[in-house]
Amino acid sequence: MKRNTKRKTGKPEREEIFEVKACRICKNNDLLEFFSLGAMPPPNLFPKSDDNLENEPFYPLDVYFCQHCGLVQLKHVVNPNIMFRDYIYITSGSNTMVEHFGRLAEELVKKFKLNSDSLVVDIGSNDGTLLSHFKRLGPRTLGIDPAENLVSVAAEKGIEQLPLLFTNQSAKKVRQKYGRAKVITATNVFAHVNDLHDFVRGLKTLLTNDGIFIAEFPYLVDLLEKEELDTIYHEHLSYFAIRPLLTLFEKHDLKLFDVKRLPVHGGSIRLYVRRGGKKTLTPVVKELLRLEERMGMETSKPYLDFAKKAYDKRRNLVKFLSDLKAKGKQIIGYGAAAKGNILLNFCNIGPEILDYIVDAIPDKQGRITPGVHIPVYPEAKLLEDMPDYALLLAWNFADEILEKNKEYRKKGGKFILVVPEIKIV
Ligand code: DWN
Repeated sequence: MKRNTKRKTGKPEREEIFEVKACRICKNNDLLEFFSLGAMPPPNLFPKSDDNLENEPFYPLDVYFCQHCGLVQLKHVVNPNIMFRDYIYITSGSNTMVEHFGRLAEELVKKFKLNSDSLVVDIGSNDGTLLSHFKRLGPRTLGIDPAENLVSVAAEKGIEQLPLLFTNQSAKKVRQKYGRAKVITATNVFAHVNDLHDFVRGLKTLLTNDGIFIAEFPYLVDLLEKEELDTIYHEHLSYFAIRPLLTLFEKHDLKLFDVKRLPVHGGSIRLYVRRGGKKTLTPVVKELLRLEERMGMETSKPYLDFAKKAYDKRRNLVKFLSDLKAKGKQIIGYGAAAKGNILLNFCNIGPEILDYIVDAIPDKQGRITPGVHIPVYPEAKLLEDMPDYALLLAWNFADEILEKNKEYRKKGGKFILVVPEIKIV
């Protein structure tokens, strides 16, 4: 199928996208562009096969390093209403994450002695997965997520969810109606926020005086070490290291009192933040600052090296897959992940290489992927068709997916992993 490879060059409507001029944490405008993926489609906007694809949006995806506070970030901000109002991704698409959030809820209930009087607010609550664990353990819960389509999905779990973007303004309204929160969680959300200072003011508006803010997101150290270029997309406006985060929290008299590194989503960190408290750094925070210093993350070097390796990875992956196709092999994709859509568009890999992609999320099935327009089917198609290879686009769930597909592998099917390097398993 001849794919329309011409990138949309039309000037997007004003309200679709805007560009920030200064660093979203320190407001310095000494931003160094170190990597450009070109014009990319928002990776969670899956067209229907009969959509008018001529109007499919593509936006610049360029990454910058603030040479003052060290925050790695995007300058182009796609209107969050375009990306998040009707959201196709659901957390419960993977057992790994359902279990991960069960452990998080149990840890926080125990550590902070939460009970039925404690209000837990989850920002970016998606399908209510995390809050359903809190609800089971006792605390009062409230979800905040702009996705209007997910309000009813959360409600099926007994979770009340407000279709709102979290800002200081919306935090005031929530506090008026629901009171203050003992815990606010934001998992895979904090990196999606353009106005971080307003978001943090909202946390202080909504938290009790002894309240705790818990955030989780991919860690920049892992992104650099494992060359996770596909974690860069329009939803992720910031790529956090500890140093710039300290600048942010100190400005609002908040204390980052604990940090945990996590294996999920290719390597993440969990922050534990509370009001005030001594300015001294806890040992774990000091340890990560030293790690970031050893990696030279206060300089442009690791970022320029990352960009070079990304272009090398693109060349190697295209050659690897083209050679398999030249030998007459059938290859499909496994996991229509946002990250996978970035990788495919960055490498310009379409249906001429991958016949289709299988995915567990029902709303993705029957659609085509953004940009390269590869059809998405239910996972069962893999065993029915027995293609020679499955390119694992959701590599962050390799254990779960390889386990789930033992039968396919026993029958000779092979998975191709791409992170941290290309290999067949
Ligand atoms: O930050 C974000 C992360 C948390 O989730 C969001 N901005 C968007 C989204 O990114 P993603 O789509 O790259 O996330 P996942 O969870 O890595 O996507 C995995 C995909 O693979 C999903 O579409 C579900 C699918 N899957 C599957 O088909 N079979 C996943 C598993 C575990 C499976 O067994």
